[in-house]
Amino acid sequence: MEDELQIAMANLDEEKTLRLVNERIQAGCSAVDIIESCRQGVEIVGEKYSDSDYFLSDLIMSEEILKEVMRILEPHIPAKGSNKGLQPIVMGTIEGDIHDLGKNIIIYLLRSSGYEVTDLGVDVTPERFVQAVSETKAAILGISVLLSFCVGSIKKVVDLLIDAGLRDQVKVVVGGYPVNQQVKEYTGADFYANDVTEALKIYRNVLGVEKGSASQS
Ligand code: B12
Repeated sequence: MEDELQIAMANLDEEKTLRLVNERIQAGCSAVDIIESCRQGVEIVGEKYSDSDYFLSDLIMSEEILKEVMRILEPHIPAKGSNKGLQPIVMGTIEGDIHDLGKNIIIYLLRSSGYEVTDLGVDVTPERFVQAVSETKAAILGISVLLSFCVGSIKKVVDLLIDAGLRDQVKVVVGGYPVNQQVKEYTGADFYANDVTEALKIYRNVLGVEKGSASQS
C-alpha cells in the first residue's frame, strides 16, 4: 500500500512530512506506526544515496527531518507505569559507527515504559560494552549497527562477554538496518530486530513489560 508519509520522507519534503505526522497524531495513529513509516522513508533515502541519486547532504537532511518528527512525537508517547526493580538495559552503537537515531528511538520508548537504560552513545568499543554489562548487571545488551563493515566488532563483544564469564547472564540484541538472521548467527547474538515493533517485542519478552507499554502507544 502506498504510504504518503513514507514517500514525503523519501522525497525529503520536510513541510509535508511534518504536516502528515501532525495529521496522523490528530487522527489517533500510534507513534510506533508513524515512526515505522518514517523509517521506511529514510530507507529509500539510503537506497537513493547508494544509487548516487542523493548525496551525503541528503542523508544529513533526512537526519534533521527525523529529529523534527521525534520532537513532535515525544509528547505523544506517554510515560506508562514503572518497571523499576527489573534488571537494567545497556545500549550503544558499535565502534566505528555514529548512527544513533534508531537507537535513541528505542531508548526513548523503553524509558517511557519505565525501564532503566544506560546509553553508552556511539562508536562504543567492545571492551566498553563488556565493562558496562559487568558494572550494571544488565539483563539485556542492545547493540545498534548501521554500517555493514562494523558487524565484526559485535562478534568481538560477544566473544569478550564469554571470556569475562558474563555471557550467560545477559541477552544480546542486535539492531539496525543491515541486521538479519545471518548477522545474528555470525555475531553470536540472541536476538535481532530492524524495526521498532520487533525491537520492543524482544525487550518485552525478555524483561516483561507491563500492560499498556510503549509498543501500544
Ligand atoms: C541518517 C543517515 C545518516 C546520518 C546519521 C545521523 C545519526 N545521528 O544517526 C549521517 C548523515 C551522519 C550518516 C553518515 C554516514 N552514513 Co548513513 N545513513 C543514514 C540513513 C539514511 C538513515 C539511518 C536512520 O537513521 N534510519 C532511521 C532509523 C529510525 O532507523 P534504524 O536506524 O534502522 O533504527 C530502527 C531499527 O533498525 C531498530 N534499531 C536500530 N538500532 C537498534 C538497536 C537495537 C538493540 C534494537 C533492538 C533495534 C534497533 O529500531 C529503530 C527504530 O525503528 C541510512 C539508510 C538506511 N537504510 O538506514 C544511511 C546508511 C546507514 N548510511 C550509510 C553510509 C555509507 C554512511 C556514511 C559512511 C556516509 C559517508 N560517506 O560519510 C556515514 C558514516 C558515518 C559513521 N562513521 O557512522 C549506508 C551504510 C551502508 C552499509 N551497508 O554499510 C546507509 C545504509 C545508506 C546507504 N544505503 O548507502 N548517515
